[in-house]
Amino acid sequence: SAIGILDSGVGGLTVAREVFRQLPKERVLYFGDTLRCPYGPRTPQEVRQFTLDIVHFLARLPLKALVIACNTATAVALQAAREQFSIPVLGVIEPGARAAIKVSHQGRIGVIGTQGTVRSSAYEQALKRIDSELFVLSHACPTLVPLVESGNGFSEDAKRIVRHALAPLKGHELDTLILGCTHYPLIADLIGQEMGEETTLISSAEETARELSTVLHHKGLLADGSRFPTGDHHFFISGQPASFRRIAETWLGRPLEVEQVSL
Ligand code: DGN
Repeated sequence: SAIGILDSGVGGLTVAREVFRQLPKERVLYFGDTLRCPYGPRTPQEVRQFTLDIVHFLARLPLKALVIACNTATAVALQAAREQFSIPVLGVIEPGARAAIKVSHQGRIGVIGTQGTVRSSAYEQALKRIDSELFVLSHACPTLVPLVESGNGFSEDAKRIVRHALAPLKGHELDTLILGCTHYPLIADLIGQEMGEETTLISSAEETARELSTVLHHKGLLADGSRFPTGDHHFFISGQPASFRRIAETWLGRPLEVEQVSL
């Protein structure tokens, strides 16, 4: 059986890449809800419903674990998804918070994410549960997901959009910045240039894949065969495949099976 990974679009690929790297023997079945992306501006009820639609689609497949590789969906639907599924369901917010606390020296942590994620305060809560003394500054960057989905992350325009989006974070002496949206690691270079060397960028992907590995290990579910053949991973998306395929193949560095499905 396989690992399910879901996101509103290409963002979950940042988690998928880490899963491929850390768990090369596992098969991945990915769902990107590109037709209904972005999730960021939607109401919690809508995001919860969309997430459960995907969960129901994936529930028919042979899965042994599911990763909600979308912060917006994790913030409002992790609990609901866990209630629907008897397999382990992981989110990306707790792992992101843990990873940030590990590297932050001064305890001055910035969080960028979608409006939905920032409004939920899920990161502040997760961070402060671990250390109540932290300084946490959260800021929504609604222009960044459309930028990543458009595949124009390398244009001159992209630099300007990123600069503008991050301006409110300047001057707060943040030593750590959580990329609290799984789309953002795809433009981490731009974000890093803008924030400067004093700020360490944190992506949830690495820590989430590590947690997945731990959970599978404890449950005796780790694949023990040989490296999984590349062609057997499968990518379901709800919109047109062309742009998703281009971004995904570049990011993952391999040709992919991409199939358009309706929920
Ligand atoms: N990738 C999703 C996240 O991590 O929040 C959000 C993408 C979106 O739909 N706005």
